[in-house]
Amino acid sequence: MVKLEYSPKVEKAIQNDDPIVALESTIITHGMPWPDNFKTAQEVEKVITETGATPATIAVINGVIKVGLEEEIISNLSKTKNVRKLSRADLAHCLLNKDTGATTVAATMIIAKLAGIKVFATGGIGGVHKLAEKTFDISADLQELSKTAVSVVCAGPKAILDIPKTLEVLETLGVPVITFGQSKLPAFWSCDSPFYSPLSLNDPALIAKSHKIREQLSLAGGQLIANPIPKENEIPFREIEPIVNAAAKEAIQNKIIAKEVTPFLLAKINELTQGRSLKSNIELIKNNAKLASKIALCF
Ligand code: PSU
Ligand code: MN
Repeated sequence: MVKLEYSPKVEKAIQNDDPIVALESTIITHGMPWPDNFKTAQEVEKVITETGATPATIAVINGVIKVGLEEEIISNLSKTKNVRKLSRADLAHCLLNKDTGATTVAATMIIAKLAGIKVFATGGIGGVHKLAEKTFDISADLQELSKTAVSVVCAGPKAILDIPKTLEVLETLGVPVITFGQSKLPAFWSCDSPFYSPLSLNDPALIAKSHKIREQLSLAGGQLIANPIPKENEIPFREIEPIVNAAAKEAIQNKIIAKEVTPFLLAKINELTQGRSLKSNIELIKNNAKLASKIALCF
């Protein structure tokens, strides 16, 4: 059995059966620039603690799976360039080589499940990319949601993805997409989108209950919770869409492929919006951390 190394706080929470919220680390290494990445990671942990749960940021450090990261480790990850981005396919190879790597949504779910953590907060998940019919770029996050029983709170599929295709794949895989408190699907920076959410619930307790019913039904896989960004922090869909399309075009012109696509687009969109997309990104993650904690409190 591969060993998980828990931080003292997470260890204590597990012993006391206290609510825990998992957090990914790719958002730190690949999703945001320094120093916003470090500041945000700290603020997100604070939101979770203040809501009454224990944060467990997950990463692989020198070949050891860590559940709960000390501030110094988060700070190092925030500053280090070229940290490995670990999805399901990369985990074993990273451990074998005693490498350091940041976990994506998929890898974080796998480790959260091993640690017995049922709720996970992030910003955005990977999905079906625009022009996937040409590139075949579909994130392993979607498959993971169909396999691993963790409820993942995100802010809805990012406009860098093909949203209808992402919803179709999730439906095929049997993943419930549950929007919190509204019928329209939020789209990351935008609290609204032209698309309806397949499902919706308006109470964190019901989201926890739905997770439990799925367990009782022996259904594999998790739930995807789409939590709308607060209106005052959003960039409306019609405003962000042309910017995203411009960034996507540049990615193709620059022959950006595979793991590089999402980080490239995020950085480009931040540049094109003069930092406004990053500000929204930070607020939506904190908002998701709060909802995830409320859900975790209901288990
Ligand atoms: N979306 C964001 N920020 C991120 C990511 C997605 O807004 O940091 C990261 C997450 O870790 C997600 C991963 O799991 O990108 C998906 O990458 P890919 O599309 O290469 O599977
Ligand atoms: Mn991809």
